[in-house]
Amino acid sequence: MPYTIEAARGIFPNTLAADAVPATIARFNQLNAEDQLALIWFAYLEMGKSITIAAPGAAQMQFAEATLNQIRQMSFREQSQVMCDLANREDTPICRTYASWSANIKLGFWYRLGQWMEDGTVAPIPENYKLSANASAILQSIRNLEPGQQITVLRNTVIDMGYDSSKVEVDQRVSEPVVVKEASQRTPVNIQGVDNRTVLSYINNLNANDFDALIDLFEPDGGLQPPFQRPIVGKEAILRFFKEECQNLTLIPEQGVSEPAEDGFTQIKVTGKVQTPWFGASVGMNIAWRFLLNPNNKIFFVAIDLLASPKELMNLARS
Ligand code: 45D
Repeated sequence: MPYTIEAARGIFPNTLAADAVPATIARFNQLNAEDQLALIWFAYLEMGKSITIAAPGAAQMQFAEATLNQIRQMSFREQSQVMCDLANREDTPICRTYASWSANIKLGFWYRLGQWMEDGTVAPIPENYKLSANASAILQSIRNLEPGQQITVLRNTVIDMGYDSSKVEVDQRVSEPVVVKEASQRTPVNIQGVDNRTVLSYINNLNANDFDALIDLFEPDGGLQPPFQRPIVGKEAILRFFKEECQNLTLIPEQGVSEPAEDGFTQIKVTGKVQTPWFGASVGMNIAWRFLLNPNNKIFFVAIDLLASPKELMNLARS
């Protein structure tokens, strides 16, 4: 076995990821709960002026409905407490329910709370709330990020709230049902410089939510590394991740490079855009896929990187 997952993570080492994102989140995590909530509120209001967020689908909202209604019935004081508990990652019934939800359900929950905060149904952030100096500085850093990085910061702060999701049993997790696209709804991609069938099938199956076909492209102990995360290893875990977190993405690969690697493996780097259903075509994230394929053309490893800048889209150098 020539490659380990750890070694594979190092292919195309000069790929520049948007390290400003985890750096900003680390600073955000130092703030107290009130400051965190107010900061997200202000960031969200400002972003709303340039990019519009799509209302979550009904199928997505139904899972959060009972909790949302419970919060609606509460006094402003209790509502504020729930939001602080979520930010503080407390162990409460609502924080545990929240932890059982997929990323999209968590985002939909906050989307609805944000609407209710705006119309006065749920305790608002006081208009004259004064952010701490640190929080103001972090808000300024967020303003300076490109939109794809801004929405990643926002998403990750939401995902990390509530009770620790990694402590929720697999069979307790809640996510929207997968809807696979039919052949007539699929548009195959072209990638300048790459004609590898596995890579093309990866993109096409992910775009079609066809996760059963997608997982067949991986070798049994293969790995997938999402942006700023540790690799997810093994087909079962990767398939679960696809079903829970990867529906309705639009991958728009543009160009790539394919090269032989050690022991009959092939390394392929592809760059392009990814759109999330939440923002559609109004936010194109600059993404690199770094594939390592085994001699049977199965995926041993793929890393997905959020790139530091659009300039990185042209960076296809091997080292
Ligand atoms: O606290 O090839 C209020 C993989 C204030 C799969 C609020 C991938 C209080 C393999 C405003 C109410 C997935 C890895 C909060 C590719 C408060 C693969 C609300 C990549 C929280 C390509 C805030 C996919 C709200 C990628 C409502 C890169 C915030 C996907 C809402 C990236 C924020 C998707 C939203 C991203 C953010 C989505 C909706 C970054 C959505 C971001």
